[in-house]
Amino acid sequence: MRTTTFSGEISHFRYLNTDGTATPDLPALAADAAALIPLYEAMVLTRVVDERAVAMQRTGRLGTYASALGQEAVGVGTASAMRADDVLVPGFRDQAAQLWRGVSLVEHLCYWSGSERGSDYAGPRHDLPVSIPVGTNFPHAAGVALAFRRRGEDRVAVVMAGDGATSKGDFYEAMNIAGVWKLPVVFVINNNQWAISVPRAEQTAAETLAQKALAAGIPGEQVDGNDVVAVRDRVDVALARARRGDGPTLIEAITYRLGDHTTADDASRYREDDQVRRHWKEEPIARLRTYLAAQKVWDKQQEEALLADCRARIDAAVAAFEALPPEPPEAIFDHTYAALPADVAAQRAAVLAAGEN
Ligand SMILES: Cc1ncc(C[n+]2csc(CCOP(=O)(O)OP(=O)(O)O)c2C)c(N)n1
Repeated sequence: MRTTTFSGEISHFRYLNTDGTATPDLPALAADAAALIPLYEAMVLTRVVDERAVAMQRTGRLGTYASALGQEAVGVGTASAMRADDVLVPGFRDQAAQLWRGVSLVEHLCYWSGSERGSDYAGPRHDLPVSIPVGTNFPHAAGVALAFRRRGEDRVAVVMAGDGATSKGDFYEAMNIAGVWKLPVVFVINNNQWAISVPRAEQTAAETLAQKALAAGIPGEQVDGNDVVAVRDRVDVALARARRGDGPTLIEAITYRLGDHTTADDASRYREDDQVRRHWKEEPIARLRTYLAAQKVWDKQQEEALLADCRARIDAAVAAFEALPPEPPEAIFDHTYAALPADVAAQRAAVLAAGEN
């Protein structure tokens, strides 16, 4: 005789439709449309910053850069739900969340120029630096959450990464331990459909990435990652759950990477322009702008003022960044270990010695 011992279900949440209209069950956070304006402003700032950073890389003023073009709602929706004393454990495309949390524009530029100063945030002191090795930030987040638990602190670790990162062992290991120990951690996956040139369908046979949570005994769900209201709402729910002691949640935010993977990539070599054009119609900023304009809380004048303000802010940050004195070369050794292992200490000494010549 066969009986069913388990059957899973993955929900998908969307409150702002692709045409900028709202569904009837818009959550309370959107009851006053004007309350969404700060989210809109943060998404626009991220886009303006990304645009400038790419231009700076192209002219040799910044290192390789990973733009978040089209994915601004995931970062802003997630970070705006967090408390200041929660900890963000970001991947390398999570500048929208980092900027909301208080990472400065100068720190952001420093990071992408290879400076250690870009990981030493004056604002969110406890947030972790960007993780370039894919997926390594998942176990870091589980560790941070375990520390919160052991100290009896009412805080949550929020880890963000891409779809490709869910193919890594680190992801499964972190979810497993977070599930079994009911750690206060929220996993936010930005499913932008691509891991560099590898499309989502070639990364996993799973129908959704959210269902990967079910094997770890934690809830998994999908959200329209181009709908900032939906992202914010579902992260709110996941954070509350974690704070209650009910454990982790996995949120798969469905987006599309509108730009290249990084400035070192040319996406036109592996994907069709038509597909990209189609996805532009669903992008998060225009979607929210349409909604705000229809609610009569946003107009052309406000838009122009916002763009001018964002441009002035990035202009000032670029000037401050470019005026910074260079960092001493040994700085790259100074923040990874509490005490340098002997072989690394020897390398540091060699760098210092070379500097004296
Ligand atoms: C451990 C590791 N392996 C390989 C790479 C090279 N790499 C950089 S980004 C990337 C793809 C990441 O895709 P995804 O997780 O979907 O994030 P996205 O770039 O789409 O935001 C790879 C393989 C890396 N950084 N780290």
